[in-house]
Amino acid sequence: MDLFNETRRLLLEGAEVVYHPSPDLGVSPDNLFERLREEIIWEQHSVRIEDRVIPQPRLSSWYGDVVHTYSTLAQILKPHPFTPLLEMLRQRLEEICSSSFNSMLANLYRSGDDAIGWHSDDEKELGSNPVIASISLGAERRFDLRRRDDHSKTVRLVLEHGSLLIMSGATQRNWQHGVARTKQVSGERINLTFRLTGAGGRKTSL
Ligand SMILES: O=C(O)CCC(=O)C(=O)O
Ligand SMILES: [Mn+2]
Repeated sequence: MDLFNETRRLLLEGAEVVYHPSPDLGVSPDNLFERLREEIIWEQHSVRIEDRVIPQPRLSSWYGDVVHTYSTLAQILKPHPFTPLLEMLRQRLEEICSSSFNSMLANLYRSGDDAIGWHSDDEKELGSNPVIASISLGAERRFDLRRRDDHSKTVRLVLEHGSLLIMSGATQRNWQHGVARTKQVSGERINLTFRLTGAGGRKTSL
C-alpha cells in the first residue's frame, strides 16, 4: 500500500504528516550538515528516572529567541540565540510551512547506538495542534510512528539526507514517534525540529 497521497501527505488517521525528500533550504544538504556539525553547541543532556540521572543517548541543543528557560526532569536549559544560518533556515521553513517558529531543538545521533524513545511533542507550551518542522541531515535513519491508543498501528519511514518532515494538526495528540537504535547505521545524523513555543518548554523523553 502507498504510504503517501500525491501531496506527499502520509495517509494516517488522526494525523497530518507531510514528507518532502528534497526541499529547497537555501544551502545544499552536505554544506548544511558540515556547518551545523561545527556551529551548533552540542550538549549532553540528562533525564531523571525515579532517583537516577541518565544521559540521553544523543547530543542536543536548544536554540531560539524565547527568553525563558527550558527544563528537563534533570536540568534547566537556556536556549542559545539563533545563528545567522539557523535564522535563515527558520525563515525558509516559515515560508514552506506557512507557520511561525521561534525555537529549535537540535539532535546529534553520533552513530546507530544513539536514539530517541517513543514520545509525542505534546508539551503544553506548544499548544494543542503544534506544527513541527523537522530537517534530517547525514545518515539515513528510520523514523517510527505509532498510535497512542493502539501500539500495533505502526508506520516506518526513512528520513533521507536533506529531507523535511512536517507534523501538524492532531498528530501529537494521537501518535507517538521515535528513532530506534540500529546496528545498520554507523554514520552521524543531525536532526533539527523547529517549533513555536509559548511560555516555556519541557522535554521528558529519554
Ligand atoms: O530525530 C528525529 O527525527 C526526531 C527527533 C524528535 O522527535 C525530537 O527531538 O522530539
Ligand atoms: Mn519529537
